[in-house]
Amino acid sequence: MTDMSADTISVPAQWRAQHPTTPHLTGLLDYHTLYKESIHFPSTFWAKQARELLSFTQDFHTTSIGSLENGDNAWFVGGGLNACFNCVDRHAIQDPHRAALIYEPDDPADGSRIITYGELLRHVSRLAGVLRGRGVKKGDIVTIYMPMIPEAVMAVLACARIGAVHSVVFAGFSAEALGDRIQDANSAVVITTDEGRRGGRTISTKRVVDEAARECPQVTTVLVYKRTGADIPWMAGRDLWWDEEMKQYPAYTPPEVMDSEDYLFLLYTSGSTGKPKGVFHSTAGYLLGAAVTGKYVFDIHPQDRFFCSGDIGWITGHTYVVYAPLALGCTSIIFEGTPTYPSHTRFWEIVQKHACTHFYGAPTAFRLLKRSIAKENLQNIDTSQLRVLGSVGEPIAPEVWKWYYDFMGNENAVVTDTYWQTETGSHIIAACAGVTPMKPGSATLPCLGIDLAIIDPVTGEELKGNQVEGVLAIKQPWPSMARTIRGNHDRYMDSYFNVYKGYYFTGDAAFRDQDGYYWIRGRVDDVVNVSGHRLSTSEIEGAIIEHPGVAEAAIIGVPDELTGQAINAIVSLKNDQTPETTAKELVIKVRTTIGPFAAPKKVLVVRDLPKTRSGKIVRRILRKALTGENEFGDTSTLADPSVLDEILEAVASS
Ligand code: 6R9
Repeated sequence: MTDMSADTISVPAQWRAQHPTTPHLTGLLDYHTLYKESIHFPSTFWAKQARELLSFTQDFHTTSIGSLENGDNAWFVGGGLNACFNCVDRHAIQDPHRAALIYEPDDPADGSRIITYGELLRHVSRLAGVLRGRGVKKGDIVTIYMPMIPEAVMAVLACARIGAVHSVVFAGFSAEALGDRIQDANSAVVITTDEGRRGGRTISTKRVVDEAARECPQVTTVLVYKRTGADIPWMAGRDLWWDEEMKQYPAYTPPEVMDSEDYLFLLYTSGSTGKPKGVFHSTAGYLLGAAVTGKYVFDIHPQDRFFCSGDIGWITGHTYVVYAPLALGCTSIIFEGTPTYPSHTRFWEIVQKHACTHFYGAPTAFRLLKRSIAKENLQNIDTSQLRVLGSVGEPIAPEVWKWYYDFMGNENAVVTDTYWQTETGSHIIAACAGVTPMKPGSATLPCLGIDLAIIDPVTGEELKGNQVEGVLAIKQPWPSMARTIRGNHDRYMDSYFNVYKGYYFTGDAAFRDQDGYYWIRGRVDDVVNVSGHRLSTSEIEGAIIEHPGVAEAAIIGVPDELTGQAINAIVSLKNDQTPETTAKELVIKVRTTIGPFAAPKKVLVVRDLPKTRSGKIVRRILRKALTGENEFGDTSTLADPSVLDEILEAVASS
């Protein structure tokens, strides 16, 4: 890979020189050597990584069994370990005063709080005692519905400590959605707070739990951490105050030895149809995926302060707020608030305040900040400790990538666009920090041990070589892959392993360029075909949002008599734009950036796009709105359901 294409940005020359210690990888060659080993000798590679990065109380006898074809993979068989021990005890023993968590509250005036590894061990031990005291046993599922506070991390770790399976539900889900999840998990214990604070607003977590629990007769305990001190409804016998309970249990509870394959957690994620699927992750394999990617993708060292802005209610929070940083013994920043409260420079201020070495966020936030922040706003904020910037959740348009690199990292920190999924547990495609030459818009190269394939969706054949586009699949098992869908192993097989036999099907389309770099095109159901041209919605979106007047955009393929499918663009504009003029300019923009065949047939200007609470544009709903269908399925996951009515109005009058 000597002759890289022109769009490549190499790692800044000073990156290695300014490194506070020594990067984990010495260079690109080091990555290639390790990668080859990981693909050709996966057992040797993964066994070595597992023994190096994890502490087993009982060594495993077999590195891996099972196949993708049968969906029966197991890793580190015969091994015994505890995830909480790996994330807390071993660091507390070595260096009890090192900060494990730094809590940055919603309102910066409330001041931050540091929790050392020694303190974390005591809190988690007590909480483990509380849970046991309420009858929680190994294998039981505990539901956690909490805002982003250190106690949420403690709750997760306390479950892991006693071998209970945690099921974290994002504290923005409705009572109905929470109730469904408590019910599906058959949880008897729910952990929550009296209230939460987010972006200056109050979230009534306890009330939501009360309402959800009404439909869940098996709930015997609601453990409540006092966050705001508000007056809340109370059910004597069932509801318990966290602080009062904690006092009654000792500051040390020994960790339960778990089998490598015992489930560590359950996490619900939406499929393209039907009700959410509860994905189960294993203990050893998952934890290793977190640790290996934390080490090689993010170059995490114990001295680092890692700020992942993702919520613990999503997989990003699980792996990169809790498990990766803590397994590697660094400090994880727990941020309760939003990127725009009290001002649009909040992320930068947090990075400065805690001298963060890493920042990890989502393009949806970057787009929002990009339109509100000028370089002058950042002049007096020192973010020079930042070494690595991560992006996750959706493709990042080159334009936004460059803004991130410049505005967040001053072109000193490297950017790693990390492609992965709830089901993959940890990164699948990502640049290794400080090593992989970057290309704005590309997730770059496969992570260690991930053997990728691009498949022709029509023939089902693997497309070898470079410059190929198709469906992205994985052809070798990897430790952190999800093991099943709760109560529905058939759905697990059908969603991931029966689509192309012998492969794990990601559901995303990707292009492998001349340098072997991967460009994620979006979900396969978002690929449109216009007059025989296969187009990527994200590619057109990328072009559209390069227009200075556009805030956000979604491209939808709608059936068209003449061309098979036609492109519709739904856009929201920045305040000062005239909709009519901008719409015309956007058509020209796409024509000139990609080609006339990709030009939108229709441009609809709306106030806002329908998004999930994690910021993903819900194209399924847009597609239905544009094709005149009025059966929208589940709209309860929308952050703001009212935008749907406005979109329908816009469609009707277009
Ligand atoms: C981690 C996470 C998974 C889906 C995935 C893909 C999209 C995630 C991406 C990305 C392009 C990236 N996705 N990261 N697309 N570039 N860096 O988001 O998990 O919520 O399960 O979503 O998100 O479409 O299939 P999850």
